[in-house]
Amino acid sequence: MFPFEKFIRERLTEKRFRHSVNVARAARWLAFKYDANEEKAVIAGMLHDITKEWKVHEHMAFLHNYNIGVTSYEYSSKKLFHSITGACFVNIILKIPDMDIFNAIRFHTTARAGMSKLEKIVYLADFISEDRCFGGVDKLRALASFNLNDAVFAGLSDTIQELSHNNKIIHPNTLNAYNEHILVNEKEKSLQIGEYYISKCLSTKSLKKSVFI
Ligand code: DGI
Ligand code: FE
Ligand code: FE
Repeated sequence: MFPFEKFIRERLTEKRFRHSVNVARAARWLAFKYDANEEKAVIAGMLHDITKEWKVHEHMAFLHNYNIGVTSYEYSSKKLFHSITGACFVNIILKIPDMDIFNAIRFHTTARAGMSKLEKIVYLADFISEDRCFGGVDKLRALASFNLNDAVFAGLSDTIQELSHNNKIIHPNTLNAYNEHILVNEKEKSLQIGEYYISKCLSTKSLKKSVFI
């Protein structure tokens, strides 16, 4: 039995309840694999969609009540509300003051640049949970089992392609997370290339040394 199971079952449809349990299970597995806090992963997984079934006016009322600001990007896609209200609901109403859990829920839909390990885990767990059956999900699950960053990137890339295909706004956080991965990878690659040339120069020098001295 996972924490908050009864609480979630009473508040969400059967389908969303099952999804939440599956995300918690996937998050626990990823946390174990990548040495993150399993307890936090389970709690964030269980609660990540807690406000997903609220009507738009319920999100608006909550945001208004607690004086929480949202950007025009969120206004243009109401699907993005639930990650904001969800994180705040968990923090304010359920009185879970943990910032790791807050951020993991807050950014589970768009991701962002500079994500913590727990944020990546919940973002990815939402993608690969047992109830997901989109084309390529098995490939993504396989990738998730050996490279967390690459799997998150694959998820971002898929989302960006799908959103742009449907002429939907892409949240800047999503684009920033995507760009960050490429920049970090390029930096690593150029460092590797640098190291290769340095070691090549060194071996050439020592070769020259051995030949001419
Ligand atoms: O709540 P879930 O259905 O489990 O999954 P989720 O929180 O990742 O939400 C998925 C939906 O959010 C999907 O319809 C695509 C949408 N979405 C994700 N990133 C963006 C986005 N929509 C817009 N407009 N912009 C984004 O950057
Ligand atoms: Fe969600
Ligand atoms: Fe979800």
